[in-house]
Amino acid sequence: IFEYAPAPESRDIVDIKPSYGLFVNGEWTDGKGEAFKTINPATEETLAEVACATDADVDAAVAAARAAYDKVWGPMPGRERAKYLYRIARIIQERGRELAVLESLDNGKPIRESRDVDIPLVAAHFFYYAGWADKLGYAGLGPNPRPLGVAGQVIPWNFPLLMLAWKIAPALACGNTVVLKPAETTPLTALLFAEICRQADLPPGVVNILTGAGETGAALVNHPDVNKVAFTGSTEVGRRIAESVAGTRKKLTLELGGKAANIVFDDAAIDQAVEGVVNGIFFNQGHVCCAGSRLLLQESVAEDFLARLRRRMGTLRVGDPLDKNTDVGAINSAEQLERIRALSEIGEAEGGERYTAPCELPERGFWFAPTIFTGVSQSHRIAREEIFGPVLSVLTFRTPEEAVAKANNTPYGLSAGVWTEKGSRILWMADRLRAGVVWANTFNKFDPTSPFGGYKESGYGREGGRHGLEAYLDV
Ligand code: TXE
Repeated sequence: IFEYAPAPESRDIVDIKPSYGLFVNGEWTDGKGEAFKTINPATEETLAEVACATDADVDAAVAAARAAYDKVWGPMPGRERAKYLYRIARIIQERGRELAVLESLDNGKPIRESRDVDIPLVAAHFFYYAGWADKLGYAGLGPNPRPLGVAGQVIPWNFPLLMLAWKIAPALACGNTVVLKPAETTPLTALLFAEICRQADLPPGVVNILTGAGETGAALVNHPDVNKVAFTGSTEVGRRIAESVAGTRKKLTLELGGKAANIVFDDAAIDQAVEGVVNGIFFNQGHVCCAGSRLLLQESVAEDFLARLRRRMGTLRVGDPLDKNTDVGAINSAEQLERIRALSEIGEAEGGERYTAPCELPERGFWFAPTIFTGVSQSHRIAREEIFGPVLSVLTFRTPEEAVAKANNTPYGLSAGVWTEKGSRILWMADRLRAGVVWANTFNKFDPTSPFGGYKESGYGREGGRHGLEAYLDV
């Protein structure tokens, strides 16, 4: 019925420099390590060269953060800190389009998502935590809450600027200073954020941004003058960080992988549930720690549901992230694409039946068509391991008890979804699902007022909401 009309967002609204340094003590400095490239995953073109921070750079950044903490930010009254956070939030809104385009270029996510989900949530986090900065004594956390000092924060590539906001906004609101390392494949919005800190006149040293790979991250979390470590990323690296921090007095929060169950009962509003399942696994190419990567269908509706799901998958537009019609963008890196391919092949080899959405993929860049596997059992690797891509494993169940048992049969526990018209069943399920968030008749809903975090191997500590303050305060 529709003639397809591409509607690309203009790339020209972002000013990408050929090379970037490190942001330390409010200044740009050259990294002492070997610079690396960040590329556009949709085209494989180089976007910019980025500095790599060495141990010496980490020392300098932590020293700057310490000095800013001691002299300026720690002693500053909360209401003054709030002004800076509000200012940052407003600049993010003003420069929202620019941030969204830059995020989509560097990450590969559809512009509709970066523009309508990521960037508005980034601003919302700064507004929300600005509101707490002068009310910490009233947060019900205990008497005389005090900041911890210097926070070392390491973030992943799936929501680059949003993960930065989850980390930096509460840290600053509580009076801590920050050294943050963005992921090596998506450093550009964090570097633009550094500019925004300057624009907001944030005192030098309060926020420091170090680019680099895992070695830089390790040097940061292991630095003896860091008081608090916050990490979002793979379970494997999270475990390593937990081990190295265990012998110190640093406070630690970890937000790691997931393998969430999206559970559909036969009394659910089926078309709404289909949308929720599509959103659960194909949003952000499935690069979502809380993605609904296991679909648990009640047997009586399985066939009808799968027919509708396949039909809906046929309408997903995969392609140019800057096109406003795009639903599914590029996979973030060649390495991640390889991981998704490998696990999908294992899924087939283990007997899963594969269905791939009919779509044409661009020739250059990293792409993976939306895929579902039926005939999956709990022992299959694609039912147990995080794929972190647009790949859904479908299992079935008969009773609510069986649904709970299957949903909880995972080492992870970040999120779950329940689709049913029965309110009592929602509550019954939510009580039994071992997951940090249970969505009912919706999925992937985020809000700065809600604590987010996992059970079991999905990590510990909560980010967001009043609980997110606890990670950055002593009482
Ligand atoms: O993660 P890493 P990768 C999962 C997902 C994905 C897999 C691998 O399943 O397929 O992890 O992704 C920094 N000390 N998630 O390899 O390596 C690194 O530079 C300190 C789920 O990208 O954990 C980056 O900034 N830091 C996840 C960050 O850690 C280290 C999001 C994450 O990279 C380090 C991402 C070290 N030793 C991947 N090694 C989620 N929970 O959402 C690396 N880093």
